[in-house]
Amino acid sequence: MDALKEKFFEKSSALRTEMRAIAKEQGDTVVDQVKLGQILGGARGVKMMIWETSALDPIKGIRFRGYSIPELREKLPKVPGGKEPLPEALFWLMLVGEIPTVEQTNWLSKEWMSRMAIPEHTFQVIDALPISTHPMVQFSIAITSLESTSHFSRRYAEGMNKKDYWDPTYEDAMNLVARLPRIAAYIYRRVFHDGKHIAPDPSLDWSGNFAHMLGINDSADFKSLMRLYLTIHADHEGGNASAHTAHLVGSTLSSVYLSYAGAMNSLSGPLHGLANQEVIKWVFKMTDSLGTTTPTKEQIATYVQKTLDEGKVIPGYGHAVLREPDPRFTAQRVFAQEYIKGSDIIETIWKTFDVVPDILKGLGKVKNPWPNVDAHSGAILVHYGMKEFPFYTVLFGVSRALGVLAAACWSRALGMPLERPKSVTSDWVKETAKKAAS
Ligand code: NMX
Ligand code: MLT
Repeated sequence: MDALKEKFFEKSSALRTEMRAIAKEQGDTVVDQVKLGQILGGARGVKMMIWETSALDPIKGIRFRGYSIPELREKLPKVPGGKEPLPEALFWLMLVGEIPTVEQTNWLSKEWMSRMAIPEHTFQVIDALPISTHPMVQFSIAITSLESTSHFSRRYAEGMNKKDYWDPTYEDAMNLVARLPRIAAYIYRRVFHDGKHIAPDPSLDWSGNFAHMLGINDSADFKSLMRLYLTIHADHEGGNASAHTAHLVGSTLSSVYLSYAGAMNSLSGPLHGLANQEVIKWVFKMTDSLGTTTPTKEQIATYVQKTLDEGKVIPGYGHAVLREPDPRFTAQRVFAQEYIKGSDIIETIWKTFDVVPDILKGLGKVKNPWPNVDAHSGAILVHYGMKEFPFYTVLFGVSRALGVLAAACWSRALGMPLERPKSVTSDWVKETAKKAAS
């Protein structure tokens, strides 16, 4: 058994025993009340699952095992001479709750490199799709096609003991994370570069190799961006739509291939991960319609108002939980300030940030007028030469696997049951409201 797996087994076995005892002895403890508004309002704030890898505070934003993004940037191992954290190290941290050493991080880079092989049928499945198929659809289908390689599904069919579920889940999770950059790069090169694929470079780390296989920019800075990008998008506690989808699908004992494909279908919605493509689409439309790549704040404000008057949302702004600017937006802004000078599109993003919050506040109904992660990411990609915005959500999807699949290992190790909340009818709602009013 490898050292990471052994550590995970040790920690998760101990927690499983503790959680079982709590469920038995304190299972009837009341921790919350659910209001009608929450039933009608997308279950905001309803506590309903265990998610070990990260926790979201509405004001401070995401904490990965207690660490903020600036702390990750400071404390996680990096490539020699590099400034950005290695996502491998974040996966280790999320899985076992400890910051790995440089040696442990390097081991994980190599381990994923050794698990990267993709079955031929997955490439054939991708190639069978019309080239116009959205990259997220190709990504989701490719992930589903990997199910045939699932250790969990094979061992379940052979009659595995429940206590062992965590073991093949760990193997599947490690294999899937290892394979995602190659699949994503394959889709990118297929759709946008005439199918001219680039072979992996085994000397590189997970993100560096991904940047290399995308083949748009060979600079050290683009590799650094990928390391930061794949770190900051990695997890956002368990209630966000894609993580929750993975958790729900996985709770039926589907393998992580099926549950993560489900997560990617969820991430493909414009209110969730697809917002990163929508932001750049919106910015390009604005600059096209104004006939300038350097719009003034006044011009941006007028365009924002036009978008709202057309009954549309401003992509990249607002959040279901956050109530302050997203620290992932800030991290990207800091990166751009450090690495990039004189980019019209990045300046436009920053000017947009100066005008949108006040306009949204003026509507009187938007709970969070501040930018989220998606408001910034596309502009930096455009700067480095990746202008094909339909691909952006795939990058988000590669990163999100780190948190969601580490969490899937925990769900199996803790023996989390089938998820099955209660629904009510509108008659029940009306009846309850009537009783409350009388
Ligand atoms: N532009 C215009 N209106 C907005 C925006 C926005 N950016 N954000 C919220 N509203 C509206 C929202 O549509 C709702 O209107 P109505 O009552 O007419 O239906 C009202 O404000 C109240 O919504 P909230 O309670 O503030 O937000 P909610 O929690 O329901 O939704 C989002 C959160 C993220 C779905 C919402 O803010 C939004 O649509 N944002 C734009 C899309 C986006 O950037 N999504 C990415 C989120 C991050 N991610 O990667 O997943
Ligand atoms: C995310 O990163 O998943 C999004 O910010 C959405 C969320 O947390 O609800």
